[in-house]
Amino acid sequence: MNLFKKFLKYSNTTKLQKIIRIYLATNLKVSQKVKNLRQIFNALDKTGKGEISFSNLESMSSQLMNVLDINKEKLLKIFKSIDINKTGYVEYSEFLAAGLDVMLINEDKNIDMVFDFLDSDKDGYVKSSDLAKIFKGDFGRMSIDSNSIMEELHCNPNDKISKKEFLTDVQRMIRRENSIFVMSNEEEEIFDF
Ligand SMILES: [Ca+2]
Ligand SMILES: [Ca+2]
Repeated sequence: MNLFKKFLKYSNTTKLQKIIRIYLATNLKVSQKVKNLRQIFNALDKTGKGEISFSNLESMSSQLMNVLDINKEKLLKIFKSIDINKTGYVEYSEFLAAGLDVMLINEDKNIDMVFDFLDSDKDGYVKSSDLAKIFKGDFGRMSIDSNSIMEELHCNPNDKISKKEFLTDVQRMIRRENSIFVMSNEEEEIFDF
């Protein structure tokens, strides 16, 4: 499994994709793939508290960091991007969000589910005011403002987005990110742990 590669990619992904991933990681039923991630997480969680520290991640990655052009600073950047709620640790849902397979994110029914969550006043559109409500709740610590999410969707703060538009935009976003982040076979092998 190219987990490290997924982490790297995740650190460069849009805020919206991180929100989508966190939501799905928390709400999707457990599949076999997710079970494997649980095992890796447990192995990294040296204290058994349900959280991974930066030094846990660093010890796992030391070989990779030597081989690749990744210094401690860059690894810390990756770690911080996964630690969405800024606790200083990576909890399981955050780990899962970063490791979720892109195929899962790309499924229409899953994007639909995220849309229904984001449409917090249930009027059939996602607006800046819906997002603002969400960022006051559990997602509040993400330090994300609703207008920057609207921007990622190429919308003005006053626009509203239908479910159909949201689906198209998210799928386009995923395609664009996949095309930017391409690795050679050699790199793929190094990242395979
Ligand atoms: Ca955290
Ligand atoms: Ca709405």
